[in-house]
Amino acid sequence: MARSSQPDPPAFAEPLHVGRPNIGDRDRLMARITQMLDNRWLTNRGPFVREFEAKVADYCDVKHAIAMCNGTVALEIGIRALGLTGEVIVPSFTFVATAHALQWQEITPVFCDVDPVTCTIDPARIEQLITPRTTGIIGVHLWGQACDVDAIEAIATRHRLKVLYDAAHALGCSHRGQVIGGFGDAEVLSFHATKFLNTFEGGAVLTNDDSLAERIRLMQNFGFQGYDNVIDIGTNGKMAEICAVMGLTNFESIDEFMAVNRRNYELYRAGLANIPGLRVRAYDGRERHNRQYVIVDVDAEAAGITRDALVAQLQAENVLCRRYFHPGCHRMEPYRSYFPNAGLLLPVTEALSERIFSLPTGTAVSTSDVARVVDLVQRMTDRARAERSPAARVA
Ligand code: T4K
Repeated sequence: MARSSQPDPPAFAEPLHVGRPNIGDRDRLMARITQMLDNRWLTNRGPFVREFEAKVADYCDVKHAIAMCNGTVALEIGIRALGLTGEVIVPSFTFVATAHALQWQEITPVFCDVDPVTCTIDPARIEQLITPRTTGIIGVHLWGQACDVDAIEAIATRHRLKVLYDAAHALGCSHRGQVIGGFGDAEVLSFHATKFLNTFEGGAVLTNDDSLAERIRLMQNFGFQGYDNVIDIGTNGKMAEICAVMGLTNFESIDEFMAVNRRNYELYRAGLANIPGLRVRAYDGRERHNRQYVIVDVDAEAAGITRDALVAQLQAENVLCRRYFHPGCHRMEPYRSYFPNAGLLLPVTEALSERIFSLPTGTAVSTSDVARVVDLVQRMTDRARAERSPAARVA
């Protein structure tokens, strides 16, 4: 139904952000902070970090979870501990941290296109990119959608490559009923403030491989084995106690976070379902999924409005939706300069990154917020299509 003739409601007084943190019970958070201060143990794998690591490992059904200061350092350490060098195959359709974690260590990210349905690295394209310098594959479980882990494993086995998954978005998601965390040689989580479960800043490397876990622990703590004994090069990737305190508290509310995300997602999906040219990305109902990213795909022709115009109009109304992920990493520096023609091999990435955007969700977004956003989108698209109609053009 066209609503553009009715007066527009006022813009959101407060910005409605993508990425507003989910925050668990404040009293329990404060009680833990008090305990932490009483402990006078603030970092270097204190009791809260150890408890958090055990919680993550249990939740993700994996043997080892090594908590880190953030997801990017977790990726860097995971890459180094796996001995990756030379070239690593990675999607361009991801947050730039995935590529930077390689380039930071002078490993060349070789950008691979994604599957148009799953939006994750396309196994059919991986083999074409393997050279004698290739040492590994990094798949990204984008928006919590699992990669085709079986096909990737088969390729990796054939070519003796290591496999690391960037699971920054995927806490609480499953693949064929198996919780994400134990696939490949290792997986990396992010607990950044904007993530489904946050520790302010934070990350983790997950693995079932005992010796890899030991290497990662050494690397994240300067290479120390016991007091005064440094046995290898390392860095400082440790998570602070206060971060683990936040993580443990948020874990207690994780089912509520998931339920709220599911509620918001269903409201968006139903509300936007009848708008021509807009499609809320579907998630496989048979899998567990955190629904932290509500992704809208815009077909500009059918919607009568481009993705960028719609995003700009929403932002002008204080709905701070984001173009996650635009542009592809290959269009960002330094990759744009290094590989100016990379886009020729990335047609799906190029097309997707021009079409998608993400809407605000999480526990800071109420049902009435979602209804207002839906109403705004309806008005904007109605108006755009009316302006494009032949009658409007003649007038
Ligand atoms: N791999 C993947 C696939 C990733 O998506 C990420 C991070 C990583 C690896 C690396 O993990 P970390 O090293 O970050 O642990 C944000 C996050 O900073 C980043 O963690 C995240 N992905 C990425 C998708 O989003 P920006 O540059 O978009 O952040 P910013 O400052 O624009 O904030 C995003 C939105 O969140 C805004 O609408 C504001 C809102 N926000 C943000 C913060 C920090 C809040 O409402 N409250 C807050 O406290 O990267």
